[in-house]
Amino acid sequence: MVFNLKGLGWNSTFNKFIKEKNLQDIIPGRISSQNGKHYKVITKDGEQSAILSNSYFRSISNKSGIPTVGDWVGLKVNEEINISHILFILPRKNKLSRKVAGKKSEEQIIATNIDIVFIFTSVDQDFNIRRLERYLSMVYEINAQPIIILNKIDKCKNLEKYINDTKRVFQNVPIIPISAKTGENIEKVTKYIKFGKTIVLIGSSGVGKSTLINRLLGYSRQAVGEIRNTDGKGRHITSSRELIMLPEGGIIIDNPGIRELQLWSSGEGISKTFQDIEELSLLCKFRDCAHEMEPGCAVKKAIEDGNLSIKRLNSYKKLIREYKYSQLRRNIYEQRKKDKELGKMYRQVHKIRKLMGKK
Ligand SMILES: Nc1nc2c(ncn2[C@@H]2O[C@H](COP(=O)(O)OP(=O)(O)OP(=O)(O)O)[C@@H](O)[C@H]2O)c(=O)[nH]1
Ligand SMILES: [Zn+2]
Repeated sequence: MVFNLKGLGWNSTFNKFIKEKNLQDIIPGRISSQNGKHYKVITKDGEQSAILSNSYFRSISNKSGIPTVGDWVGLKVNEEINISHILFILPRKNKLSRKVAGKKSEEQIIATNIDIVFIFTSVDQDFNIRRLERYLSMVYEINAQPIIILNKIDKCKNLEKYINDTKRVFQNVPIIPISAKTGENIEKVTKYIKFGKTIVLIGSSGVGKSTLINRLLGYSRQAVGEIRNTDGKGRHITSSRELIMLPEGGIIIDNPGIRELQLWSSGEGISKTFQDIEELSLLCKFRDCAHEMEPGCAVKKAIEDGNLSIKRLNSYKKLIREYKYSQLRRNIYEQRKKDKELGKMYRQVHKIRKLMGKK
């Protein structure tokens, strides 16, 4: 199968990079899936297997240097063993990241080179404005276009309420109520799917992301899965991200089974998500007003007047706290890493000095 690179998301910025660096003899490709060290990469000639070249692997200094689904990479094909080597990553337009699950303060890249993010929820117990705010700030953070999808409208009795609640909080974001199952309103979704544009789906497990993708594809796709272990109860499969080209044009990155989505943020995404609160803050008497007990607090006043909900303010404060805390932990983490590297260097110098007979 021959692919049109533009349809895969290739653009003039990537082209310019290749020309400037004189890399015309490499083969550009886009990573469609990753399973540990093994990659699938789509090039103009179709999908192929790839691994990192030794020299690139050695040059990686931190996790964000590891190629991820959505990345454009430069390949050298080794026809003898039928596997390509990834030589480098082309500069990313953006990357959607989260903090790794658990206590560690590390960035985990979910996907890269993204134009649109479908923020998915279902209109049932999954629906949670606060979670949508969290997702939205991640999308704003990377300058992608957010679209909120309210799925499973076929089994919802009070849809109007869900729609109104969502609209009230997210006035500047398109909101599309759909049923991925019956196909209702799907045309409102496809309107946003464009040739060469990359869409990422985020949302809790079970909200219907795969169901929508299957509908867009026109067939049931088998989720790519990494088999973790086999026991008497059957095989446990943890599915992973995959980049899929849609038949009508457009590229979708599935993002299955997210349980925990903690911000990896510079704070900008939060500001844009809570622009109303940030604007009010400018009117507070004190510049560093925490909107708690301070006199002349415009934010508190807005709550008293019924123009802002206390829940939204608390959500904002929570995300800011989380962001500041992660910032702190990130600094500590970076410092420790530096200390470790420095320690290693000292030990090496010490060894050399010893070999040279010096103290
Ligand atoms: N009633 C109804 N059920 C739906 C709809 N969309 C999906 N479902 C059902 O919801 C369940 C979960 O759907 P999936 O598409 O697997 O959800 P997902 O978001 O991909 O979940 P993960 O892969 O775990 O992230 C399945 O049983 C679907 O049949 C819908 O529009 N209406
Ligand atoms: Zn205030």
